[in-house]
Amino acid sequence: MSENIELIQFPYSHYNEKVRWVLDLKNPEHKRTNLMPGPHALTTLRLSGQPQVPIMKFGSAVVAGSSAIIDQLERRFPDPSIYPEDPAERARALEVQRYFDDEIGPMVRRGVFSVLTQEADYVCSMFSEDRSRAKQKIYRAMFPLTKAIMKTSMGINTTAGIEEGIEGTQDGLDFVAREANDAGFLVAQSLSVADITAASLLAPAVMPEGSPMALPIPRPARVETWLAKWADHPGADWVRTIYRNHRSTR
Ligand SMILES: N[C@@H](CCC(=O)N[C@@H](CS)C(=O)NCC(=O)O)C(=O)O
Repeated sequence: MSENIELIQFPYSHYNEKVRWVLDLKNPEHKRTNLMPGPHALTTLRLSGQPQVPIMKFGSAVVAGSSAIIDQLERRFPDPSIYPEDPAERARALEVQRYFDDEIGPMVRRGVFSVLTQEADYVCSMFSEDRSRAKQKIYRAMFPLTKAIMKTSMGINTTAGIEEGIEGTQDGLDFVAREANDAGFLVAQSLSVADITAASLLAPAVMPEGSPMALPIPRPARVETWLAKWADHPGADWVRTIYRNHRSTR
């Protein structure tokens, strides 16, 4: 009998979206458990000894971090493969993944959360949408504390930190606009972990149509201003195209 697989996640998180994309491609039977940012740390620390999601349970084995989870999914469910076969291309795809994971993802998050944290009602209803009314009320009442922790941990408690987030978002969009090959991929001639990583981690600046983590409509004016800033960037076009052509959901 196959082992139980469970993704512990935030629905509105680009690193979690990256893992969900791979799950939707490979389609193993699995369960998804949503946590709320803030109280999540009680669960994540207990499960994995570190605070962040995504975390995946493969039976009794616990794996934290999107790249380690994807590596396990690739080993256990090799079809379709998202690691290029050619060793040099594979190394390049993993290097692009590392660059986006370490350098671009946190900057895009700074950009979008510097805006979202100013929209307490909107963000609380998003983060607690699948909870009871009572839990939603408690979550909203606790939000000033959650927000203070988020601002410090994300590095958006200073103007310089927010500006770095905007510059990093620009760097990520410039990268994909520059590096996409004639077939539309960052590495090799078909979809790889490089494309999935870059598109998911840039999605909060683009909100591509059909994205499972699309922000609820109507979006606050500040969010629209953030998205309008990038809408005409050729990198945003690349993200929209990759989503349209390759982000199937199951
Ligand atoms: N490098 C990690 C980053 C994961 C990450 O930043 N997760 C965020 C959500 S986007 C998180 O759990 N934040 C809550 C916290 O830091 O306590 C990965 O690739 O999975």
